[in-house]
Amino acid sequence: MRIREIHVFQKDLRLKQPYTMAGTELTSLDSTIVKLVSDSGLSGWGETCPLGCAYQPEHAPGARAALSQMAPALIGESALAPLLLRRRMDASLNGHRQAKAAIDIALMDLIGKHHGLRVCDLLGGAVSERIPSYYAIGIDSPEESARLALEMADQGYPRLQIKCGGRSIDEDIAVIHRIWETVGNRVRLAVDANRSLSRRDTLFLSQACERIPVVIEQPCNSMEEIAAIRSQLRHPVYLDENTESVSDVLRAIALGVCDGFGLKLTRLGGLNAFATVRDICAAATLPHSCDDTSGGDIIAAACVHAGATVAPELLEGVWIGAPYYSEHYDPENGIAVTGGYLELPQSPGLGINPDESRIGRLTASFS
Ligand code: 0XW
Ligand code: MG
Repeated sequence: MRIREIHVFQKDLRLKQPYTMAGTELTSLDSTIVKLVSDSGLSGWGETCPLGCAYQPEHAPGARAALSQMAPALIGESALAPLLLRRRMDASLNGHRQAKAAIDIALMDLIGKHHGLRVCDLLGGAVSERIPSYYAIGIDSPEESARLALEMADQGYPRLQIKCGGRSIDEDIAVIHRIWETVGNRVRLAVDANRSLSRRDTLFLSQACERIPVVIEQPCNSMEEIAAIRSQLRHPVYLDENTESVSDVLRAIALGVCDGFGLKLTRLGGLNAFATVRDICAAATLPHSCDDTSGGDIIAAACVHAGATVAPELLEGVWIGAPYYSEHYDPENGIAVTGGYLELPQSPGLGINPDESRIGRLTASFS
């Protein structure tokens, strides 16, 4: 089976409500969808969707430019050899892992359909058919944040992530206390500053919330800043934005700078890069999530399949964008959170069939 065609689509995903993180408010997201067509007539789907332009170095038009750069070198290549295809992509373009990830995901969908296997089986096998998700509570007042936390705990979410940063640290501390008083041990809690806090404010937050069992996710901008205050923190620390590659994960473990990770599939380079990181984390007994920055049913399906292969005691959950949108690419098998959990799709490949009238506009085709 060989790659015969590559098609690239651009889709605007409009959010039900603004998504707020430290210093950022987003109302719509720009997703890039890849369709690989094999010479046997099968189609495989991939997707990458950065969270605006300032969250991490990845940029939506940049992903499409990178795909146009690489695609001609991929036509006619084997569609059954993800490692060789990754090397081919690396030989035609340095970096740009998010674009390579969209190809990698589409290829795994194609390989799964070819062999009649689910993507989770290609990645080593699912440990569960029902995967825990988590909900991110945006920047808001203590009252509104606690109201939403209670609503999500009542829905069944086993974990909540509280966004903080971009305002007075006292307000963030008040939000964390109010949520803890409202939902307590019913859910596990993480506080995510998305790189926005100074070392001083991270220490204030950790000291002021000393009795609250939260994980502090990506408080400062760099590993070095976090390393400098780590011994004074009262809480476990996870890295998210600093894990841009498999090498970054190795560096973080070697530095001993964190206790776990918030991982993003497309930032790392796709499903196969994620599987490598999953195994490294297991070897070091480090918990982690299995997310992407955003996107629709295709990337959500990829995250659910990958998350299903993580040892349950190390999985911090699979975050998907669906609760924040009102549309699906596949109205029948679209990925949705029910009672705080995700059901693993049953059909081969990713297990979803995107409707081409729902995935935006075609921006480029290669054959
Ligand atoms: C909560 N997430 C997984 C979704 C958004 O992309 C941000 C991200 C995070 O943890 O930073
Ligand atoms: Mg994060």
